[in-house]
Amino acid sequence: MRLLLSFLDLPYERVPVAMRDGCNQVDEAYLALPRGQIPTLLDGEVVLWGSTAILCYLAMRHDPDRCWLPQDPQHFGRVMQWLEQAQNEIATGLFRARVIMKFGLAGDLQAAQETARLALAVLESRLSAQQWLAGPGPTIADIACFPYAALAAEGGVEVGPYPGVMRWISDFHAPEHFVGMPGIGEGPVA
Ligand SMILES: N[C@@H](CCC(=O)N[C@@H](CS)C(=O)NCC(=O)O)C(=O)O
Repeated sequence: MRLLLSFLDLPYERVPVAMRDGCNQVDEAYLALPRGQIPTLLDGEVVLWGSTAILCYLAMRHDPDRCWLPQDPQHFGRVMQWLEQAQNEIATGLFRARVIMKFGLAGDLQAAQETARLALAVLESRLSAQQWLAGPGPTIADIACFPYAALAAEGGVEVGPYPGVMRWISDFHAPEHFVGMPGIGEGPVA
């Protein structure tokens, strides 16, 4: 979400939320929001939870060129396909393995790591032959999947066996306005 806000050059305020163990909120004000889940976007009257909904909303509302969410049926369909993947094996594998290892969340680490490798293999099936997930340029599909792949090692999963994914992670640092996060470096990769 911060990546798209930055690529679109949109000003935003980041509100820190107190967390107990990675994914269980303890911040009362935040819990009072609909669903009380991270991420939540407040844009005037609009309150949205869920990263997929937020990415689609920001792209439709603030990207007049429609680069980040292409409107032609084929590219639009491909973007939706990878957004779906971000909520499936990427979430139940890469995301879950990381929160178990890094934040001590309860769960089956081995099963999550196996699913994480499946997620990387699915990404590799596209990225071994194409630069970006859904079309000729980066879209919200890449933004939805990228952070989890870039942080795979924090869940005990190596990206080395997936050269297309490695190349894609490296390419992602090049577009103007790229912003990093802990574990994902700022600026272009040498
Ligand atoms: N599928 C959601 C997952 C969001 C999610 O799991 N958020 C966690 C933070 S790591 C959370 O807020 N968990 C507390 C809760 O759902 O009440 C998305 O992509 O937005």
